[in-house]
Amino acid sequence: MSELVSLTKQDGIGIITINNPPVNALSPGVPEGIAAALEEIENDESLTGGIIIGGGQTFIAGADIKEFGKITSGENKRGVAFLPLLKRIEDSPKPLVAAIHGTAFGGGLEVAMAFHYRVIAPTAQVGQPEVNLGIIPGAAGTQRLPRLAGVEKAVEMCAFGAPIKAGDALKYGIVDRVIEGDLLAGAIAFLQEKIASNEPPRRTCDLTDKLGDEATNAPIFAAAKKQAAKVRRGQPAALAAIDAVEAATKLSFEEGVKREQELFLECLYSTASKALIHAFFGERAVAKIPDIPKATPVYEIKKAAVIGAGTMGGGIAMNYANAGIPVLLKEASQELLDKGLAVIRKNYQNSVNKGRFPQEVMDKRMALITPTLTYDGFAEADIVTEAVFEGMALKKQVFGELDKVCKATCILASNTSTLDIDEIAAATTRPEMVIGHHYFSPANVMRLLEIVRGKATRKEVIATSLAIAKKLKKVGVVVGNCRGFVGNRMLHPYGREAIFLVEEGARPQDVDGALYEFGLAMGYLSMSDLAGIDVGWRVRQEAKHLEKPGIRQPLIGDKLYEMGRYGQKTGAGFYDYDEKRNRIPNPEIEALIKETASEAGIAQRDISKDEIIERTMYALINEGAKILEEGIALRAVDIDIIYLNGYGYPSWRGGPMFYADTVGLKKVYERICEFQAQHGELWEPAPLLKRLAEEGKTFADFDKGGLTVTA
Ligand code: 3H9
Repeated sequence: MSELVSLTKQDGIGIITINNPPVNALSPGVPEGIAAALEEIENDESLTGGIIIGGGQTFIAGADIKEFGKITSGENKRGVAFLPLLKRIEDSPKPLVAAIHGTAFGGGLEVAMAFHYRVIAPTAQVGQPEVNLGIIPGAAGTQRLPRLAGVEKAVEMCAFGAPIKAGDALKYGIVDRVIEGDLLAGAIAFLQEKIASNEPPRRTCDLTDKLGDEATNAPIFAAAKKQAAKVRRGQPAALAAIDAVEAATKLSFEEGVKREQELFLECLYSTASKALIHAFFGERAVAKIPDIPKATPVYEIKKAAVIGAGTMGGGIAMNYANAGIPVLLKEASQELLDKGLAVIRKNYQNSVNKGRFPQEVMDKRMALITPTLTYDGFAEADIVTEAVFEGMALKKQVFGELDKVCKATCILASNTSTLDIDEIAAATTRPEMVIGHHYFSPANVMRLLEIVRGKATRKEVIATSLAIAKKLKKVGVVVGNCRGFVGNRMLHPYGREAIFLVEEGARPQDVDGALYEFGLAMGYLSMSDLAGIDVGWRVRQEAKHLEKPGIRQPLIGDKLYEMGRYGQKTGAGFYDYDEKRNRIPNPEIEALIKETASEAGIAQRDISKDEIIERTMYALINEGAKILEEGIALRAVDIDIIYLNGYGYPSWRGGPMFYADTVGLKKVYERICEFQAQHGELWEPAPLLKRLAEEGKTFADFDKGGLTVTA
């Protein structure tokens, strides 16, 4: 055996334990260890059967995802050949039981399904989440799961990736018994029953009664394909998973496994899979901040407060209530407070109506939110998040007041989306307790939390902010302080180019259409209409003093503002909107854009989809490279995680910096130089981008530190 897998013997049963923390992934050595243990169980005549169980927190959570990158890069030439092992397990003459706790995901569930029987702890979950990594089950999961759970459930689990709980796993026949109490003891008792029954071990591959027929299956596959096109847009793995399950219903087990392998390998080598795996590890990497060790003490957050019950403040208060933390919600007038609370109530009610949680949960969460017009109770708050209008004077006033009423250990967070955290902190006598907590709208839905560290912010405050992000089920990314931080600073040139493109001759729907086709949740102009043309206008007013004379500025946003076209909220912005908020292009606005452009001497021309993508994406990337070089973002992957979780960037493109690597930095750099020649200094290439392009390197190399960084 190996250190990773041990075999113990108890009551005539061999017990295989996986010891590969933290998640018992099937890393090199684990399959070999299982094979060796199995051989010993088979050869030892004193043993009548075997059990596999996970040591520590969980059963096997899947293949080792790190190995996939090694396979596609050629570093691992052996691949992950689990199939022969699973066949050996299934063919074993002695009955074998898998005992599942924690999670049996991906290859973990595939191993369990090759065992003759499965028992499960009541809190455990099983799933085939491979599609989230851009691949499909590659160890016969698409062939064994429909044989156990039926075609419909198997398609759902393999194509959409959501795990299911122990009770459902039993209901669908994926497991044979839920064990209350000691899992191993329950598994031994179950196996002994099977041994006593003298039945031959049940091989999953032999089961066919749940495989259905053409007539019942065809509508299942058709509906799943339709759903995949909608919710897994741009991701071939979902369709491949459906094809693989379809193969299970039409081919022999062996032929089906072969088909699954072909599809698995196609997916594994796809850019989408590499991008999604980058995002998986990126989400975990962002929590690691070099100067904030894991052991940094964190403040306990028992009570929270939020200032401002508008769209953002209300959403932030909901986040705390959802996490079970009581929260004070302060507004300036009873009318605004009532309005804010009504929105919160409506949001919760929608969730109840949609069956997401019962009424009692809503009542509990509402009861955790205490509306107030005063600072009463703020002295007990462990964190206050300010979410008032985006104006420096107002923010400073609020922080000055908070400084007087809050206890010394209270974290003072600002939800500013652009303003200088150090300047806000200077309005207090404790800048070390001040930090930016930049949420994204709707704050109760979007996963991103940009955590903005100021010059003086204490390490404990940053560590606590990361812990809060986790508690609120957000992805916290720590960034430096500059105008717009990472996300909105990059959005600025991206949005500028989107508007320049319409001013140069593309229609709004051409720009948005190309961006949507690229994979974004929506194009920039639709997003501006959603966020509010007035909000953009207000941000521009605050930054007017920073504009350089003689540099081209987008013109059309101000025009729309002056016309009262504030976007969806007024039923009109770049587009018109009907009562259902459907977007309707408005030829008058298209004419207005042309007129505005011609007044400003901007020539009109045909603009290709490729140019739309290059101008907008390369603007994002160029600014991203500057941000990286300045140290505002720690790593390129941090920028990617921000864009994937806060800006609707397609996960299967891996984020803007990963996308740049897939295009090739030399190509990106050269095109930016062309844009600079055509459009001037706004397109000045980032020095880091230039250097990486010239050295033939990538942003991933930058993250690995494999660079000759020149000061
Ligand atoms: C697969 O199985 C393909 C098969 O069909 C076979 C094909 C031949 N590998 O998330 P956490 C690391 S595909 C390597 O923070 P949690 C993770 O990076 C796989 N590493 O913990 C982190 O490292 P670090 C199908 C992995 O408790 C640490 O473990 N399976 C893997 O919040 C802790 O992770 C999946 O997709 C892995 N498979 O959540 C499951 N999993 O500490 C993916 C985790 O250095 N995993 N790590 O940052 C998960 O969903 C969650 O990690 C899990 C635990 C729910 C298990």
